[in-house]
Amino acid sequence: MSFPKGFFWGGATAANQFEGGWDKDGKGLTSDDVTTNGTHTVPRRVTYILPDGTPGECPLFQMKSLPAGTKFVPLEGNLYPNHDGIDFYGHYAEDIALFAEMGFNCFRLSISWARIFPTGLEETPNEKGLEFYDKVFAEMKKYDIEPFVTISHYETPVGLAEAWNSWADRRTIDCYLRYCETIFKRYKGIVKYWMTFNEINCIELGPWMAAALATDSEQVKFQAAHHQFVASAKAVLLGHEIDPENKIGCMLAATECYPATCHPDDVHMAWEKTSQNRFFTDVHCRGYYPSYKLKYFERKGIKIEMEDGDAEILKKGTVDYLAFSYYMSSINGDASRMTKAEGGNLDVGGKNPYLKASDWGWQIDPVGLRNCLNELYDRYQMPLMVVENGLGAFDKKEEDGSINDDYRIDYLRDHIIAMEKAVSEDGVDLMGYTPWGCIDLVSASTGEMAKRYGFIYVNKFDDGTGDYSRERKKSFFWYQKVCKSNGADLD
Ligand code: BGP
Repeated sequence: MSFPKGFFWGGATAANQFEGGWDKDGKGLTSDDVTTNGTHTVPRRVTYILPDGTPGECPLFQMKSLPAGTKFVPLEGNLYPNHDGIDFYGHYAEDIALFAEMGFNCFRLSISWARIFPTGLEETPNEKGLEFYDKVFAEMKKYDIEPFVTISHYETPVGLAEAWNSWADRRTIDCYLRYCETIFKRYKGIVKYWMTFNEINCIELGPWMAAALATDSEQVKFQAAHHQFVASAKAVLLGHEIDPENKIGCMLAATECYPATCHPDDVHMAWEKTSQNRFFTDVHCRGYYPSYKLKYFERKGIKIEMEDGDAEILKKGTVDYLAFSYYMSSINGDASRMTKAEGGNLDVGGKNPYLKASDWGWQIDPVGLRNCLNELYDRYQMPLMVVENGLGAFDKKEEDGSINDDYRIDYLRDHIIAMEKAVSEDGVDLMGYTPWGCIDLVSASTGEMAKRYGFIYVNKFDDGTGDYSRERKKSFFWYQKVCKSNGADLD
């Protein structure tokens, strides 16, 4: 096994899913703070109060348009698991020490926008919020752990949603850039690697989760995505101006879609699914809207309002690298030639008879990762980074307290082997690997704690109980060998 010298090995998290401290030190409410718990069969709900005072709720992945004047708030009688997360806010020193013990040379985390600008609308930042990340980065520096920072990961301040339906309105671009400028300046020389938006394509499938956007209209979603593209391109330009050393990437929830059969129509349908996904990176990485999407907008009567200069900004502000999450592959084709898969994340495709699935129905496909790396590298010719990958599973504590998560080790090993092949046999330029939820945290799609990804077990449970203590799983010691051997020792 050979990975390049200096390859990044670490893990990935997001503020909303692990920090907790939801109302500490001046932090404002975010989209996730008003999202309840759920299970893989019972959807999470977004809660709010309508202008006439009536409380309401909406399933997270069926968000609808709501009247102006709606207030997004937690409502009595519900559980909001992200409020306390796993209390990284109170445990950051202990957690970073555990990451260092595993041999991480990098760690992906996000900054909570609402810790810095509580409603998103303020002119000046919340100093207390900035101080928290000063401490986190200083702790990482102690162990030479390079930060990879997602600027916006699934938690837009609800102040922006209440003001003008967040990203549906162009004014959010300026709010975002004020936030970017603040953190680029504050953490200059400390953070070099940034990502502008987590899973940018999820605005289409989960608009509330991805962008605090209350809508079910494609028109609104794609207009909001345009604002995010412009914001991202401007952030790239600004970040380079503030520190030419900055490397600013985008982040895609990559799906690898196979045709259900070799029937040409199925091949075409698989291509359509892939294009739906790659549209977002086409704009980020190439700097313009691809023809197939412009035609799609034409057919659907979608009109993207662009201001003068937008096209030039998109062109100039292309990203420095492409980061992506990869968990599973899917298939697409005519319904008569495939069976629908059960479960899945946001986008459920067909069932692939050659693959096994996780308990949540995510179809496990390490070769798909190699295919995906090749396809993305071939398409964009820029450095890639796998910033999320992993197996959400029910972990069991044995009587002696040990957690023997061999299934997780198997999953990760197979994916690392696939990455290595993409690098050494296919020549893909891959910067690093940060498996998702390196420490157990709240699931984004279901809000569960029971869906665990970590090398580190956290004693926090779905009913809100638990003392937040941390324990090393079997995979902790396995991944320690992987990191320390630069991927050579996978036994
Ligand atoms: C990605 C998100 C993460 C993370 C992960 C696992 O889509 O970027 O935030 O949660 O998926 O998903 P889940 O938590 O739903 O299992």
